[in-house]
Amino acid sequence: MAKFPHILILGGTTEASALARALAERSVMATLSLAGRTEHPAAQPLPVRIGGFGGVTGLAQYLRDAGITHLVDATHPFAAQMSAHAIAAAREAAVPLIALTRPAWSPQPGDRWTSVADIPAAVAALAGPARRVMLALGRMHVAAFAAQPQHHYLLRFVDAPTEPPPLPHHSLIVDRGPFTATDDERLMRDHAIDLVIAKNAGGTGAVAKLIAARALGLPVLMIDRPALPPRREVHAIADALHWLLHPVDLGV
Ligand code: 3Y8
Ligand code: NAP
Repeated sequence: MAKFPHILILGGTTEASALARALAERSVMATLSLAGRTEHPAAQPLPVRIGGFGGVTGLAQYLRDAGITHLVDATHPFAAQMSAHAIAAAREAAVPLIALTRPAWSPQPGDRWTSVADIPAAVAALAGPARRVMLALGRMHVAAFAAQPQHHYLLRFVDAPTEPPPLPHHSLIVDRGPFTATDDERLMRDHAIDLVIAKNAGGTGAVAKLIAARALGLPVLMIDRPALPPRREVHAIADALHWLLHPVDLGV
């Protein structure tokens, strides 16, 4: 007997919020899950659960206890551990999984990108004389850049940090996206930025700094996404909805 859908969205991104709105509009039973990384997460049109599940086992148990019928991994492309756990837990609990992600950004004419594999490679690439670097990676990876203390860093966090970042020369902006190219261009001019470091997040919420860097002719150090195990994956809300609400008739 087909069970009524109860969808769990692993969120924290623009796409997750858009899917949450689409499901709420259709009165489909769904829950949005956040890690609890920010102090004041944006309001959502669905019930929200906040905090880790306690690893793969914890997530598999949650899926069973909550009667989840479909798992949507709409986390950020750099939330690699969550995505790996989602694949394992969905298999363990026999719950179908789909990933809703945004395509990676690719360089446009006029872009001056240098791609690096990960955060440590970005840190290594900063060896050399002092520069004025916009480090728009959030708060979680800032400490790694203490290995290159000679630069002046422009930091942007969602929340004010509990202790000062371990960088001797830095300016700190507390602001949440999505950002605009106009504001990011003004920010880069005001701080005389000569290099921008970004994660290849894709999507629209963080792209402003790339448009601003292009307009100012600034070089960008682009950090590639971590590799993920294979899973069903879509980029469009409509494709995720189709999969969720029109299960393939297996004819059995
Ligand atoms: C807690 C939920 C929505 C989602 C909005 C998107 C866009 C705006 C742009 C820059 C880049 C960065 C960062 C960023 C953006 C969206 C999206 C996105 C980048 C919130 C949110 C949570 C988080 C966590 C936060 C991380 C940090 C990363 C800041 C809510 C606002 C840099 C990623 O201070 C911290 O500890 C921040 C931690 C993980 C990455 C990091 O490594 O520090 N996102 N961001 C989610 C949870 O608890 O599960 O507070 O409402 C969501 C959004 N931030 O609903 O519209 O879709 O990506 N988020 C990056 O892309 O590089 C900022 O400054 O230019
Ligand atoms: P991560 O490193 O892949 O995950 C670390 C642990 O955090 C997970 O194992 C899980 O804990 C918990 N977790 C992560 N996302 C969760 C969610 N949506 N609901 C419940 N628990 C979650 O993740 P992250 O990079 O810290 O990202 C955390 C959140 O911020 C995610 O929602 C992500 O979408 C959002 N975000 C991240 C970035 C980024 O650059 N990393 C950018 C924008 C938004 P347990 O093992 O205990 O289950």
